[in-house]
Amino acid sequence: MKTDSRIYIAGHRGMVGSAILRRLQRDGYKNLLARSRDELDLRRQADVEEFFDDEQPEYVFLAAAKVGGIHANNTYKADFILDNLQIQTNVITAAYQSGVKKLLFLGSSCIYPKIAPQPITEESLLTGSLEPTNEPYAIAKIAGLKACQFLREQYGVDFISMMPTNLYGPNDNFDLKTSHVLPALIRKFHDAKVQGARHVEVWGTGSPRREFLHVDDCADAGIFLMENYSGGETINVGWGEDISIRKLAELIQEIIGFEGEIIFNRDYPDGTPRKLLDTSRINQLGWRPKISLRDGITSAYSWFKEQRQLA
Ligand code: GFB
Repeated sequence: MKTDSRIYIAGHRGMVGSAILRRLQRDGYKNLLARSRDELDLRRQADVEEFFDDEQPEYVFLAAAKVGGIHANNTYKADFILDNLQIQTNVITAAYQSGVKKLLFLGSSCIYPKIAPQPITEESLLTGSLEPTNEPYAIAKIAGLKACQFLREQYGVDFISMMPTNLYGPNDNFDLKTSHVLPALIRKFHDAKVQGARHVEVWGTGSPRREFLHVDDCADAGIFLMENYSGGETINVGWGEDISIRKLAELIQEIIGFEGEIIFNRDYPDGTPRKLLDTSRINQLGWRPKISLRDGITSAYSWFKEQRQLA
């Protein structure tokens, strides 16, 4: 990518897309293309084709998706599969038809089987059943990465994909019903501290393990792959270590300074027991993450408090 290349960031209002946009702006890229959902609904094929015809992007970061935590995935199953299939199929097809030079598709670590050997290598894909709470989202993401791979095989286009682990950071969703665990716990502990509550409720048993990566590291990896990788195989992107939900809750409790109790509500599902990515492939290409979980949570909490003050 050159600083005057026409680069489209699909999903630039979301957590990942906004991190990619921030980073490209910081690095001096001048021809960045972005459209809000009101301006361009990516589920509408004709509108997406018209946008690509008019704007002729050369590079595409496909970070637009319907996303959410375990409860949202498990509740809005039809929306998660259909919206994601529509968004990605429209963008990938229009990118191919309009001659985009390179496209990066972003997926998620939930594409791998529920019970996969840990850490999970890229070879685990389609070797077992998916975790039921996020099967619709995972199936859409698998279709997206396969579409990129098969377009590459059949037509020789440079479309690649990456599968990040659980992400967090600025512009995360803090709505307790639809968010992921890390922003949910920041909000719960903050509110409990402010309100002087005696306990905070954490869903499930606390025993599942998750790996967390700051979204600025994810954006860094995406730009790195755009510049350094051209292959059909998807690439895992993660921090390299995981943590139990109980330990995560204790860490957030400590950073926020809440002195009450943690209570586990077993009426909520645990989801997949463990989801640690094997990141040897991207490490061998020369990329490593930089933002530790403690530093990342501390800065995400500052961002959350700033937004609260602005609201
Ligand atoms: O982050 P999360 O919603 O998604 O939940 P997944 C991770 C774990 O944290 C689960 C527990 O075991 C939850 O039960 N948890 C505890 C909580 N307290 C809370 C809470 O207050 N809110 C939430 N949300 N969880 C998602 C997939 O799975 O991961 C998506 O649904 C996507 O498809 C994403 O792949 C990265 O890690 O279980």
